[in-house]
Order: sequence, then C-alpha cells, then structure tokens
Amino acid sequence: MKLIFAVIQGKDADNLVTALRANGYRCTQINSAGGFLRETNVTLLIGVDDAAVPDVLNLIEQNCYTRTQYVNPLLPIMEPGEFYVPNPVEVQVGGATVFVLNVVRCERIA
Ligand code: 2BA
Repeated sequence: MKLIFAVIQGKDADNLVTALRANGYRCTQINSAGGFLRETNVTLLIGVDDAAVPDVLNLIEQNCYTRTQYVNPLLPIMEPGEFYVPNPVEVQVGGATVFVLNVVRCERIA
C-alpha cells in the first residue's frame, strides 16, 4: 500500500476530490500553505493499493493546472529618503507536488 501526498492549488481541490471519489478512492483534505508564497494550498492524503498509484497520478494530472503568479520581492534595507519601486517576480506554481510513500500498516478501527 502507498500513501500519496499531493500538494495542490485550492482552485483544483474540488475537481480532484470529486474525481477521486467518483473512481472509488478515499482521501483526506488538509488546508495547508506553501512555505515560499505563504498562500493557502491544499494537501491531499490518499491511501491506495500499489497498483492504483498510476491511476491516481493520472487523475491528479487531469485535474490540476500550472498557474502563473506574481510576487513582490522582500523590501531591501533603505536609507531615509530613498524610494523603492517593487518589481513583481513571475512564479510558476505547479499543478501538483506529489510524494508517494510506502505504508507499513493501515488499519481502520471500528
Ligand atoms: P510554495 O512553497 O508557496 O511555492 C510556490 C511556488 O513558488 C513553487 O511552485 C515554485 O515555483 C516557487 N518556489 C518555491 N520555492 C522557491 C524558491 N526557493 N525560489 C524560487 N521559487 C520558488 P511549486 O514548485 O509547484 O510548489 C507548489 C507548492 O508545493 C509549494 O508552495 C509547497 O507548498 C509545495 N511544495 C513544493 N515542493 C515541496 C517540497 N519539496 N516539500 C514540501 N512541499 C513542497
């Protein structure tokens, strides 16, 4: 069994969760935030049999899109009277960042 951690953009979460459920996959959604942009994103935990990993990766690929964002770089240290005109930097935020981990044991306790 594998545990798939998928960090995705919030805008894609509903579609992906719907597609996962429609294909019989269980998942847990955690609201998270990226360490670089500090913006809200979503982390999905998806526990699946080994054979299902390619199918789940395919669903992620079909439902998650790369988008461009602009971020303002950090303010430099300035002397009094100096002006700073921020120049936004373009950042490509990926469709998904996916980690596939081996699961040693999984139990659902009733
Ligand atoms: P963030 O950390 O907010 O990063 C958003 C996007 O900013 C990244 O998109 C990347 O294009 C850019 N970026 C990140 N760190 C950078 C840096 N040091 N210098 C320049 N640009 C940088 P993605 O790579 O598609 O990542 C999207 C989100 O996936 C990340 O949001 C983070 O929440 C997660 N992520 C990415 N790599 C990860 C990793 N190795 N471990 C854990 N989470 C990761």
